[in-house]
Amino acid sequence: MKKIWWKEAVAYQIYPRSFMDSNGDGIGDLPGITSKLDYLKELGIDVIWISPVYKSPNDDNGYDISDYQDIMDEFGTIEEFDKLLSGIHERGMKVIMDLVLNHTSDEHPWFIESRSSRNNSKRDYYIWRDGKNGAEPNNWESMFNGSAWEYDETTGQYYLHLYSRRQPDLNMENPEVRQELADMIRWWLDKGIDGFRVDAITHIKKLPGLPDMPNPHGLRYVDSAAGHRNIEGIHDFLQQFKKTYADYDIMTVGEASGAPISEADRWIGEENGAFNMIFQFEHVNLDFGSDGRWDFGPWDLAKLKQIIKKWQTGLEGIGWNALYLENHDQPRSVSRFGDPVNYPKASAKMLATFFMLMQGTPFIYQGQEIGMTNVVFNKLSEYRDVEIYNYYRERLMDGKDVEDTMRRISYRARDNARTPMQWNDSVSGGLSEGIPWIGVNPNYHDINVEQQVADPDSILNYYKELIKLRKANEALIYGKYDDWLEEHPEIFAYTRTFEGRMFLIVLNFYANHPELEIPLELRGRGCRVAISNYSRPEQLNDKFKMEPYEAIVYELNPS
Ligand code: TEU
Ligand code: CA
Repeated sequence: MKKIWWKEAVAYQIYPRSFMDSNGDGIGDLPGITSKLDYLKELGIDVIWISPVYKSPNDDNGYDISDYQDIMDEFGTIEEFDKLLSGIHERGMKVIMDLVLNHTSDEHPWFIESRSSRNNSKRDYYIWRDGKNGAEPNNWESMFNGSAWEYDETTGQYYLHLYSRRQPDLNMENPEVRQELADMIRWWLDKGIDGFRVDAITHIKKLPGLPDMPNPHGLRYVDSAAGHRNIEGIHDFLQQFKKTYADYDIMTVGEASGAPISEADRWIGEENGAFNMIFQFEHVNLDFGSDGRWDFGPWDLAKLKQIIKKWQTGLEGIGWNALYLENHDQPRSVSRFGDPVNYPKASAKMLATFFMLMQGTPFIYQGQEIGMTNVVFNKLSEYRDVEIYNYYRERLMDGKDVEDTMRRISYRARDNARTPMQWNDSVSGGLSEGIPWIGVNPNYHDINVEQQVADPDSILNYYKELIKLRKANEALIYGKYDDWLEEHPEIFAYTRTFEGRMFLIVLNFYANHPELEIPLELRGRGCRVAISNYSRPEQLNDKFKMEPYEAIVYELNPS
C-alpha cells in the first residue's frame, strides 16, 4: 500500500453558516472561519472540508449554486476567501472545497437562459421533457419529497430536479456542460485549494430514456437501484473529470451513496479509481425503518459489525476508506449511537475511539469533538431545512398524524447537525453577537469548547489525544484491520496490525457491564494502555467486566 499524505491526515468538516460569525448578522462567515484556524490546528487537524460557500440563493444552504466562481454575500468576498486559504496554508493545513456537479441553483445564469426558450443555446444544459398524458414525464421522486419534475410555463415543459425544485439537474450528457464544469474545477485548483468533496456524485448519470421506476418512493435514500443512482456509464464522466485534475497533488472524496463495494476498484482503486476515497452510507442508514429514512428504528450492533468489516477488509489492497459518523446531513452520533443523557462523555469518547482508529481518513464534523447532541425544536417554524418543509407538507397531504410526523422530523432532521457551534457559555453559544439564523441547542451551557479546553478529562481533550495517538503510530494509519468477538452482542473489538506492531481496540456500545473475554490468540502478551475513557491498569486480563460505553486501546507487545 502506497504511503501518501491524505491517508495520514485527519479531516474536519465546517458547515460555514453555523461555525463562526464575524460581523454580528447571526450567520457564520469566512472571516469567522479564519479566526478559528488556531483552534483547529491545536486540535490536530490537517485538512479542512468547507461546505459550499459559493454564490447561492440558499434554498438548500449553498448546495444550490448560482455562481461557482464567486462567494456568497453572507459569507464574504473572494479576497476574504484568499485570506482564509493562506491562513490555512500558513499553518500547514490544507483545504478541500465542496464540489456540486449534479445540479445548480435555478438562479444560475445557465438555467435562467435555459428556461427562457426552447431554442436557447443553454436549453440542453438541463434536462427538459414534455409531460406525459398531462402529467410528469416519469414517476421519479425528488430526494426532498414530491415529484422530481417541475413544470415551467414559459416553455411548457418540465425540468428534472432530484433535490429541491430550485436545484435543477445539469444534463451531464452534454459535453459542453462537462467542459464548463472542468474549467471551473481547474480555476479553483489554480487558486491553490487542495482538493474536493464531491457532492451527490452517484446521481450525475441518468438511465437513458428516463423510464418509470418500480418503486420510486422506496428509493429515496435507500441504497438500491434507482433511475439516477450509479447508472452504467457514470464512470466515463468521472474519468473525464479525473483527467482535469490529474496533474495536481490533491485529495478527492466522492459522496457516493449507493456505490457498491463490488465496484470499489472503479470508484477508488489506487491506480484508476475516480476518487481517492468515497463516503459510503451503509452504517449511517442502519437505523432506517421499513418505510425508509424517515421511519427510524433501533439499530443493530451485529449489522454495524458486518458493515464495518465489509468496508474495512473489502478495501484492503484496493482503495482507502473515508471514516465518518457525522456530517451536515446526519443527526448527531451521540444521540444515535450513544447515550446523551446518562453517559454523554463516555459514549462520545467511545464513538470517537471507534471510528478514528480504523483504516481510512477520519472526518470529524464540527461540534462532534465536544459531543454536541441533537436539538429539541418544538415548532415546525424553528426548523430551517427545505427538506423538512417538503416532507411535512407531503405527510399532511397524505393525511398522516402530525405528532408522529414531528417525532420523525425531530429524530431525523438534518438541522440537528446544523445548530450553532457551541464555543462558550455566552448568548447563543458564541456563534454570533446577533441572533443566529437557526436556534442554538440550549445545552450550550454544559457543552461548549471553552469549558472543554479547560477540562483535562473533556471529550475535546480526548479527541486531541486520540489524534496524536493515531499520528504517532503507523499501525493505526496503515495497519491491517481484523475484527474479533464477531458474535458478542455488546462489545465491538478490532485490531490494527502493521510491521510487527499491533493495537487492540475494545468498545462497549451499551450502558451495561458486559464481560470481555480476550480471544486466545491475543492472550499472554504484555501491553500498554494507549488510551482509554476510564482508567485501566496496564495489563490485559483474560477476562474482565467492561464499564458502560468503555473504550480501551491496548498496544500489545510483539508475540
Ligand atoms: O447530499 C446528498 C444526499 O442527500 C445524500 O445524502 C442522499 O442520501 C443520497 O443522495 C441518496 O441517494 C448532498 C449534500 O450533502 C446535501 O446537504 C445536499 O442537500 C444535497 O447533496 C444536494 O446538493
Ligand atoms: Ca456573518
